[in-house]
Order: sequence, then C-alpha cells, then structure tokens
Amino acid sequence: MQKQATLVLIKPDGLKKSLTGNIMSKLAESKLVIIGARVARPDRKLVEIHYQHLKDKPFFSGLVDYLQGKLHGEPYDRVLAFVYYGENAIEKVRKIVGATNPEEAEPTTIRGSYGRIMTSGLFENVVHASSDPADAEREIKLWFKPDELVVDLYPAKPCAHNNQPALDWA
Ligand code: IDP
Ligand code: MG
Repeated sequence: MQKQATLVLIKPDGLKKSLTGNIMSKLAESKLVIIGARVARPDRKLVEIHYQHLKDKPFFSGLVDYLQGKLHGEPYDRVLAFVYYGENAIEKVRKIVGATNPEEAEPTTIRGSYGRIMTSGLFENVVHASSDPADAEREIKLWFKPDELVVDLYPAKPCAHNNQPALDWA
C-alpha cells in the first residue's frame, strides 16, 4: 500500500490534562513517522473550515470554541498539530485514537482513556485525527505550509511571504 499522511491535533483538553507525552507514546505504537509538527492558535475562520462538515449541528459553535481553547483558557488556548506518515496511516491512527464518543471508545484507546462528555453534551475527546484520504489532504493543507513538512506530499507553488520567497499549496 502507498504511504499516507494524516493530521493529528492534540486539542486544548489534552494540553490542559498534560497528556501530550501519553498521546505521543500511544501513537508511536503505530510505527508511523512525524513529518510535520507545530503549535498553533487557530483563528475562528480556520476552525470553522476545519469542521465545515458539522456546520449545521447544534454543537458547532461550542465545538469551534473548544478547538480554539476558549473552554480551557490561557495557556491552553492552542493546539499541537502533527502530520503522521506511513503505510495505512489514516486507519492506524484512527484505531489508536478511538471512537468519536469517548463513552463508546474502547477503553485502551486515547479517547477511551482520557475523553469525557462535557455537561453541555460536547464530546471532549483529547485529539483530532483525519478520517479519510480526502479529509487528510484538506486538513494538512489547512494547518501546514509546504515547507513545514519534510516530505513533499502535494504539489506546491512559489509565493512571497514578508517579501521573502516561500511556498504555498498549488
Ligand atoms: P471525529 O473527530 O471522530 O472525526 P467528527 O464527526 O468529525 O468526529 O466530529 C468532530 C468533533 O466534534 C468530535 O471529535 C467531537 O469533539 C465533536 N462531536 C462530534 N459529534 C458530536 C456529538 O454528537 N455530540 C457532541 N460532540 C460531537
Ligand atoms: Mg472528523
């Protein structure tokens, strides 16, 4: 099978609960490699695009607040973003991450171990992981620039950033 890339986000609750190490140890069981990593404070627009498939859900606004860290406060108003890469990366990571609803996730998965349902009903489930190849490409391009990845995943084009030559997605 061809190598795949997938986006992982450690959400603000994962940071607030000091779970970064635990999450990365668990993901290391996949034997995938990390080809991009950054800390990000996404603006509302970016998060709305990230979760565009849920825009009609009653929990959408709360979900956007959640990923922006508005429910967890400073200094947890940020996420850690990673691109994991290797064979069957999307499915391998989703398996380790577990089901969307933390109460339904297998207890040994990341979400089953550390997630909870907030009193508002929102699933506070510690991590995001891309769910299919089309979503993975869309999400990676949203969170990373071409030169922030050590593998050339998708076509890129030259552009200027602060008057310096840079790369953008083609
Ligand atoms: P995923 O994160 O497992 O791919 P999505 O359906 O893409 O699941 O939902 C994105 C996020 O929205 C979830 O991770 C969770 O935080 C939240 N969410 C999804 N469905 C529900 C729901 O039915 N109730 C509350 N929160 C939800
Ligand atoms: Mg999803």
